[in-house]
Amino acid sequence: MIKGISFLRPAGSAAAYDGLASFFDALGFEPGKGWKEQDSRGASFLAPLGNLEFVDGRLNAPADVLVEVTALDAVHQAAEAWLQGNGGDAAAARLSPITETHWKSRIFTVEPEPGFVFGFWAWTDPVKGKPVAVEGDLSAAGMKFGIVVARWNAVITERLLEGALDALLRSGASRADIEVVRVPGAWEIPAAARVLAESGRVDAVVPLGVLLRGETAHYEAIYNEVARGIGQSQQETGIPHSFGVLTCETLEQALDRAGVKSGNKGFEAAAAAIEMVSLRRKLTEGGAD
Ligand code: DLZ
Repeated sequence: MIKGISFLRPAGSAAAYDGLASFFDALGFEPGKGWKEQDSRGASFLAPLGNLEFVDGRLNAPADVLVEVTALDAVHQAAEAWLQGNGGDAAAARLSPITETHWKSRIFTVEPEPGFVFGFWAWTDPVKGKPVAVEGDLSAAGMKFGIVVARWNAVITERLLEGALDALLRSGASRADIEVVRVPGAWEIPAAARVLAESGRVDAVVPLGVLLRGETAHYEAIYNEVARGIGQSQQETGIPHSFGVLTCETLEQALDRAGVKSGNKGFEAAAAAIEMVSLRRKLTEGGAD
């Protein structure tokens, strides 16, 4: 299962490391976990989307790291302000003006530390680049979550829980803001989800469970009721609930969906919850940014 992609760049010196970290911070990047050991340290920066692209033929990219943004002029100003504050006019000379590209976008390059060139760009064609809809982001910083996990089929549900925690923590949630509640089986999930949703302590609920058709009498009836209960809790409380209850024919199929072959549905359910909290905030607090 592919989970993410990381580019590692040796900064070359402590001063360059601090400078690069300060620059990316100033531009509004979400800080990742990073690390600090005796002989090395890492500053990581997250973006909601990332991809690795191989190009055949004409490339014409001014840097090998391109950061897509939505407000290019504001980012350009922020980069200029940072350079002025970290080296004055000499540093500001390492910022290019914004130019048009041959791919319907505008771009500038900046070298916050000598030798480290980054390209920042935005689509000019609004339909191509800018979202035409309001969408949630995938940053979980400052959000509170309740995870309701069934103990039945724990070999699977513990993996779903691992996936959900991974998604929340990687996306910037803090451990103290995640409440994990265990219930006996999937049947009990809606009741616990409802209490959490009504408690005022969480911004979203992530229910995790597994129903195995082969081993569950009245499977359809139970499944329908679990789905209905989670949906009802969401609709009546207004708190987003994602759906991480697997319905599988066999244990093997469930294992595949809990991180073995077909992704981890716990991770996906947590990511959906983050997005819905963000979307809800945008919709209720004045629309898209
Ligand atoms: C009873 C039962 C059965 C047969 N199968 C499952 C299952 O596949 N997945 C699951 O999460 N729970 C199952 N349960 C337990 C019920 O959800 C519930 O916990 C018990 O009936 C006690 O109310």
